[in-house]
Amino acid sequence: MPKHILSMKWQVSVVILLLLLSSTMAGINFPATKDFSFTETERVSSAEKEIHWLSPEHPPWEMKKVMEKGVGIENGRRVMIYYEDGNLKREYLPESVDVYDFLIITPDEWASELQPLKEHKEKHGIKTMVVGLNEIYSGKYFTPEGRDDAEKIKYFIKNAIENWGVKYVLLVGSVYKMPIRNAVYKWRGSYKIETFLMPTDLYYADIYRIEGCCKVVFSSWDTNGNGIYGEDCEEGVGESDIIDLHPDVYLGRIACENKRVVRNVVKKIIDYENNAHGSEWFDKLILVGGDTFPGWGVVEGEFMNQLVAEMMDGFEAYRIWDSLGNLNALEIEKAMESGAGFLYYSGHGFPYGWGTHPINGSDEEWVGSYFTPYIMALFNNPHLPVIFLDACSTAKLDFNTSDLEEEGIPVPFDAKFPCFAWYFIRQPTGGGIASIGSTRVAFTGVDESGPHWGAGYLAYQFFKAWEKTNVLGEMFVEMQMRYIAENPGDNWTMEEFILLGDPTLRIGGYE
Ligand SMILES: [Ca+2]
Ligand SMILES: [Ca+2]
Ligand SMILES: [Ca+2]
Repeated sequence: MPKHILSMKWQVSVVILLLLLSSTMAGINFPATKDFSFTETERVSSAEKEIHWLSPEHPPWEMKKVMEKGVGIENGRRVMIYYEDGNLKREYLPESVDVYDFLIITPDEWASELQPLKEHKEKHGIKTMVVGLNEIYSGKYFTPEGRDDAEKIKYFIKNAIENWGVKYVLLVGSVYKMPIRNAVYKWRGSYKIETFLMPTDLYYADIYRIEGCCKVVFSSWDTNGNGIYGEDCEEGVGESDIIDLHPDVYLGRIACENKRVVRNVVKKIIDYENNAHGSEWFDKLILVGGDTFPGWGVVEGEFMNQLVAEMMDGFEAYRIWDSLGNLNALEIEKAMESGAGFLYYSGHGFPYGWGTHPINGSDEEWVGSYFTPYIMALFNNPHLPVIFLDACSTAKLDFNTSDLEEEGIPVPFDAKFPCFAWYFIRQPTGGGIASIGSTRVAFTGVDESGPHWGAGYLAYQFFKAWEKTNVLGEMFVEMQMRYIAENPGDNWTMEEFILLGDPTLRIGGYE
């Protein structure tokens, strides 16, 4: 299909229609009531000067100048990072229990679907415990603590760390089945205080923080005690909660909507880990990018792709680039069908797909657009890549019709959709084995000297972590720890990028 025949809006409309059909087939329920409580408010233009947003719609945000400090997990050990006499210190904390390695938290009715995953993991020496949400709320194992469901889950993870020695946590369920925490950003708008909610699973991974020097305490994300979690306020607007942002467990989510999806995803993980090892397809790296910001700086997408290609020793790069003339959906489909160990996309993103700009093009011209329904045509099982989406909103777990209305696509009823990043994982015939994407609009700092902050820098650190570990959750946390060391105070990026997949996944499979 020629590049610019369809305008983006028409493409999106067609995609939405397909999405509705596919969602119905996938057995997703469309509730008649609008229980959507997110109010993304209008942007304030002053922030645009310094920050290169991956979306034209965004709230203001500023980098804060703070020193790195916190409690996190590094090489499987709990570490305390703090300054003393002007020097950065790292102190590892002792551990005493080793009952379980891996905690799977699920709605109770799906526990039996997760049994095969538990058995498979234990065959590989990972001691696994499956716990139902009601077992958490009712205090079957530990006395329940917490003011709401999300906080009860968080305290449970804390107890599982301290009593069982758990290091990996898998949350099973969409945000409607498994609660998610929304961090709250507040700033002064033209007429009122604006608030912006950001769903983040970092809330569940960040269990501890430092108080003073150097007491390790539970990190409630509500240090001002007002019952609002993860508040990040512009100066003069309110008191922010203290959050150290350093993850303390290796955590991921499979955002399953129903039992069948749980079964499919579990099967994908087991098949992948049993078959990937020694396979030729695994040594491929799919790279997709164009010029993210035309007329400005470098050709960001291709530039970032190339940096990652050079870093991933032993992988054969399959470049899908505007400069090569092959940046189109068919080529992407072809690349996916032949299988790959990793896929790295760098450009613009939406809850329903990705798309970027041609070199020397304009912000109105789109190339390489790839939408959720295309994933349904993939039959690349079990040749499944780990996918990094260096883009906005692809992991918007609360994607629903109100997002489409904001884009000028009226939908006459309320529906909730699986987001793009998740669709790769839930698709039973293929797609990906895990994905990393953003729940909201993202920004990026990339120039000719490389990536410095935001989505691009995060992606860079993710692939860099491959030299250190082949366990998915460990790569993800290594990325987070390196990111926060360089960009302390960037709550935004740290919170919005989430891992959709099994954190214990052995990338490249078991021998
Ligand atoms: Ca608070
Ligand atoms: Ca922490
Ligand atoms: Ca550019």
